[in-house]
Amino acid sequence: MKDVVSWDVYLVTDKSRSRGRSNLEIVQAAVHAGVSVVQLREKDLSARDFFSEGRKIKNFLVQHNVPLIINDRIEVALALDADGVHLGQSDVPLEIARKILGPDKIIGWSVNDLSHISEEEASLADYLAISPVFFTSTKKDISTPWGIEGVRKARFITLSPLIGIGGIDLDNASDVILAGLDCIAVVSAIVSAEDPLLATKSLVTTVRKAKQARQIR
Ligand code: TZP
Ligand code: MG
Repeated sequence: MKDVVSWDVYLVTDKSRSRGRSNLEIVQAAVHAGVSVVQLREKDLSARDFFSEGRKIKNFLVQHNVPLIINDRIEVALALDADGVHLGQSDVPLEIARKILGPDKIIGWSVNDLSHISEEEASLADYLAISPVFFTSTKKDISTPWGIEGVRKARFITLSPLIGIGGIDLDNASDVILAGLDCIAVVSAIVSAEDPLLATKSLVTTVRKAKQARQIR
């Protein structure tokens, strides 16, 4: 079931930032702490290695009813029967991805500025990822950060579920939710944390509180 708006914290993996811990170890800790969804993002792996990494993670996630999203690689997502893919402006066009994946798979779509938010594309994607919200050194080729004001503007022009990524941590999680995000996506705030389970718990609690505060405002 696609209940994307109910997502709170979205974990994006990055093996190179995990202080030597495996993706599975990080994912297990995050899931036990209440993460809503996991994206496997492996820029340098072959399709074969990406698939076998994905299979391990998926075997765990299905037992906990947490969706698995695959970054960029539609063929890997299909091979794994993952829950969806995450695509960006330089990936396969959305309408093609939707044709290949069908109506039931989740498709996430990164948007780097307001001009990327069109009604047509928003209707093909299940969520839009505001990217990057803040400056981050985790991804090399980022565009100009949206900032809090940018998040507010995006929230104003679309009803699509909005997920923010880039430089989000415990200090700013509440602000970005209050500005209109439905969910925060993080790499280093969980993957590089000394204790990924505790870090995830704190993020989940903070996001849920901010969502409640937004509803009663
Ligand atoms: N896409 C936009 S920013 C980013 C990705 C994958 C990296 C986010 O990493 P962090 O450590 O949460 O800033
Ligand atoms: Mg991509």
